[in-house]
Amino acid sequence: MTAKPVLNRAQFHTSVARLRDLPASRAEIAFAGRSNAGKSSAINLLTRKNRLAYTSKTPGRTQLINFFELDANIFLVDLPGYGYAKVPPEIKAQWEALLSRYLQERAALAGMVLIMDARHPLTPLDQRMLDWFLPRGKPVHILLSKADKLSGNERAQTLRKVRQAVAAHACVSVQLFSSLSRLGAEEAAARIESLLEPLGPSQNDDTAPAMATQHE
Ligand SMILES: Nc1nc2c(ncn2[C@@H]2O[C@H](COP(=O)(O)OP(=O)(O)OP(=O)(O)O)[C@@H](O)[C@H]2O)c(=O)[nH]1
Ligand SMILES: [Mg+2]
Repeated sequence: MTAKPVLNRAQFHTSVARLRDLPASRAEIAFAGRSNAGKSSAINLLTRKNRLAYTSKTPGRTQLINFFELDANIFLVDLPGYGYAKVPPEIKAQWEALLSRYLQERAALAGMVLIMDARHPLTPLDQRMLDWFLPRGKPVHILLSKADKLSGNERAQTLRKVRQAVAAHACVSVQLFSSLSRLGAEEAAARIESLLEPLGPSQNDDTAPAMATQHE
């Protein structure tokens, strides 16, 4: 019997540039966020694979949609970052169309991890990601990344502020995170695994929740 999907089983699966090339998927969790927010670093820390997703000091490094397989047809998805000022307008428009359609229409998308630099969270573009995805009523887990760059006091203030801002949405959770210091890594991994659990590969497992097969 297969165990529930666990993050450290992640293996690179495919990279796609167009929605029509998306792989068949039973369920996936997408990592979205501004360029340079730390999406790829978070994926590497959470999967405990240092070089699974490519990280870079140059914003806009992840330009394709990268799929990492956790179990048969269950994926983590590293989305292209948005908001990088130096990208030409036509490329920006392409990314925007791709991200909005993916977030609004991808049936297998079970939840979104939204990564925001804790020093400037909830930018207008982050808000747009939420506006596109929240109507679907699926869970969003916000990681306030690079928390190592804030003092303890600033961390607490930022967490409180962002929690207040999303308080109206029961399906949104928020935590502090740092790929550098590993702050919040266990909490994030547990949350992401729990998003995949109800539809895990363990339909035959007695311990699986009753709703096991009820997903898109
Ligand atoms: N101090 C600190 N730096 C971080 C952290 N996470 C990522 N970084 C750095 O931030 C830069 C960008 O990280 P990436 O993980 O490549 O960011 P990304 O969101 O995948 O960026 P794009 O692929 O361009 O969208 C790199 O130089 C990382 O080393 C963190 O938690 N703390
Ligand atoms: Mg990246």
